[in-house]
Amino acid sequence: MIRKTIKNSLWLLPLVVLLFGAVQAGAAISVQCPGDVNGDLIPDATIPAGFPNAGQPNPEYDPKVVCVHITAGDGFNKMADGYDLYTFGFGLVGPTSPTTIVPTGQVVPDFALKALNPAPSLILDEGQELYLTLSNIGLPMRPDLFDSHTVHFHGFPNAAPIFDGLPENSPSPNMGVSYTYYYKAAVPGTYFYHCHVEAVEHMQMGMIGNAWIRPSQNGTTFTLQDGTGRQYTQFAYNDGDGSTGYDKEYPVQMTAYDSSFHDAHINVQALPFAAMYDNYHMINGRGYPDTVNPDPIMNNATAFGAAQNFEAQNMNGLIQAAQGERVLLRVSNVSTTHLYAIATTLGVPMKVVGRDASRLKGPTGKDTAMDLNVLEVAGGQAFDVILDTRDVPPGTYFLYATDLAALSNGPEDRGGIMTEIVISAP
Ligand SMILES: [Cu+2]
Repeated sequence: MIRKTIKNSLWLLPLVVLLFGAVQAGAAISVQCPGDVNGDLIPDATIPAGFPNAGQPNPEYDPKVVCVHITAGDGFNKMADGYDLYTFGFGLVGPTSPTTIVPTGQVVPDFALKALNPAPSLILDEGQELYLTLSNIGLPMRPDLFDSHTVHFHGFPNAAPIFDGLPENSPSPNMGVSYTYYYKAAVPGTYFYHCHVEAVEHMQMGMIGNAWIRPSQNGTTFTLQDGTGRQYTQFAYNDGDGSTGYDKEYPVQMTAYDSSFHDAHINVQALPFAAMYDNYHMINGRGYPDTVNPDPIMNNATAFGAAQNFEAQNMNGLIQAAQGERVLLRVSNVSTTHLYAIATTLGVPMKVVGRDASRLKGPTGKDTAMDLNVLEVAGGQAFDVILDTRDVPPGTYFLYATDLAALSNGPEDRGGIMTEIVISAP
């Protein structure tokens, strides 16, 4: 019956594409990326072949500039129990590897129904300047809606509200409109981002991604002061003593879906806001055991009338290290209904070194990092957690939510917020 409703509204799809085609003819998709000559979203130090003054230094080039182009639209996710859900989300136009150039006129037809969960990760070095272009490509599955979308870089110290994404006091691009956000990565730490338009609805529908800023201390060698002599060149923060050094880093972004809300959405029904209660709990867009599946998850979009299925969930939650390595987990909770408490199976120590993009330290600079058995993460919080595996025998361990309700994929038990920590021999 769900499928039928969708097919009944699909006749509107060509109309929507036509509408956007007309908008594009007016060059509505404009991407700001200073120093990018050939449109691949990578600033060019030297003018590339085929352009005037090819081979010459590019006067516009600034090595600090990073560009990303994302779409805001809709799509589908496959839950770990096989259930298909309609979603909203951000898609990645570029840069991609291998480098591809997407003509602006192709963005709507190429990226319709290709929302990713989670959204493309935004990973910056301190001092870099991000030009993030958001193109609102509309919601082909809900042609009755005309929602705008924004990017809210949660916890990020914006100098001006114009790039904060709060639709009440910053631009909120409508369908067919592109808008470029500018962020100077001044404060290292773990963040996340989400759409702030009708925030509970759009976050519930999936418009959430990982974001973090690496500190300028990276590249400097520090010896860990724990008697092991381990040396590090990458850190969670500018700690000055190497105490936040790590070998491997992994995002652990906890989000969740209320399947009733998503089903009502695709069926064009009134949305049950007051009854919202998440029943599919995820790490990086997946419930266990999909969290440890190294492959992208293909959705079932064709069953809803889309032209093709799509790998909408292209991240996983697997944590891997060799014994003796330190693992930095960039933990965040962006569920709209749940607080999560997470733990590791006994023997894998968790040390919290940062919270909400601030290193844990006292007023005099004293290190106040905490060893915890259970970490509570409220909605909107982010933590930096280091797992030191020096005393962890090789084997498979678990990171999991301690609330049984969060260990579920809808009606299926033994899923949800759980993933494996695989420690190999040193
Ligand atoms: Cu939105």
